[in-house]
Amino acid sequence: MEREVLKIAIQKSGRLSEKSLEIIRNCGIDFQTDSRVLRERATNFPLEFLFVRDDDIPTYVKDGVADIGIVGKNEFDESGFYLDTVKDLGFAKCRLSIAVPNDFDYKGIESLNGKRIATSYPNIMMKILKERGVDASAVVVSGSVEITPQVGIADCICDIVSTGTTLKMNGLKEVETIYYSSAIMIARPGFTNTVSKKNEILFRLLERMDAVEKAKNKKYILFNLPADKLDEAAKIIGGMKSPTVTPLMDKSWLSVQSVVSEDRFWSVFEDLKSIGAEGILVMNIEKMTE
Ligand code: PRT
Ligand code: ZN
Repeated sequence: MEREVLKIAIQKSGRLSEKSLEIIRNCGIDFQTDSRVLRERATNFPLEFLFVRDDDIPTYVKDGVADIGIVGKNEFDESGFYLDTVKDLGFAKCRLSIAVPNDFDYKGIESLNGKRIATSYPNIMMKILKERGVDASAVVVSGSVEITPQVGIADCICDIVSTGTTLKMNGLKEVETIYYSSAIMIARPGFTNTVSKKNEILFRLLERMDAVEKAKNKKYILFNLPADKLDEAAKIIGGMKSPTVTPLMDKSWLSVQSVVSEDRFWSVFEDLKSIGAEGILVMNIEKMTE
């Protein structure tokens, strides 16, 4: 086993946990997920997991307890720590919105002046409201934000919204979206620019993540084609360097292989058929590098 390990902080249990681990597993990294442990070492890659609460991830990375972490952009920005964003992982997408009780006479953002707004994200909220010229106060709560207007400790709320169901269920209407978030990978400032064994490990991990992502929206196609249709087929497939062409026993036919992005797949499939392609075989690609 390699001695140097890269330490990654991951949410122990919550909305980010499963997907964070799935991304790593898709990179061919094996580990046992026993949710009772707080630390775990991958079996075939120099990576150590620290399973913690998401709120603590920016602190762990800042203090060097972990080298990198996967956390919601909202938690990271709220922490205010000066850290690097290595990669936007694109999952756990959500927004931070202002919501008011249904009977609140909302006329635009100026209606928030002088109001008490309950939130778990006072730093992000106050910064944005200030930028928009709103003078409101934050009532900081760590959970159940949506019940605060009913119990009278706030006039409205600023909370994470995904589908909007929670707001509706609590008699609230979303009136302003002030911020968007998704899961990101963070690292200590400058970590990605330093030359070190750990940094090398990070780059290996990022390269693998890249290969998985590239493959995700691509299909591998293999088909037989009348030899005189090759130029036409290349035009249909387009956007790639050149298809791989193999002669068949019957000299008037070729076997052609290529990669096509999923969004263009059906039109490519139909166009290839229309020029006489046969036996079109389509396969998912697990990983892909340039
Ligand atoms: O225990 P720990 O502190 O680790 O977890 P947590 O409870 O603080 O966080 P968790 O697991 O709920 O969320 C982790 C991250 O997921 C957040 O920081 C966001 O970046 C992201 N995320 C994505 C969400 C949501 N979607 C989301 N819908 N975080 C919270 N919610 C909550 C929101 O607070 C509200 O209560 O879901 C409710 C709204 O959902 P809808 O679908 O009804 O609109
Ligand atoms: Zn949390």
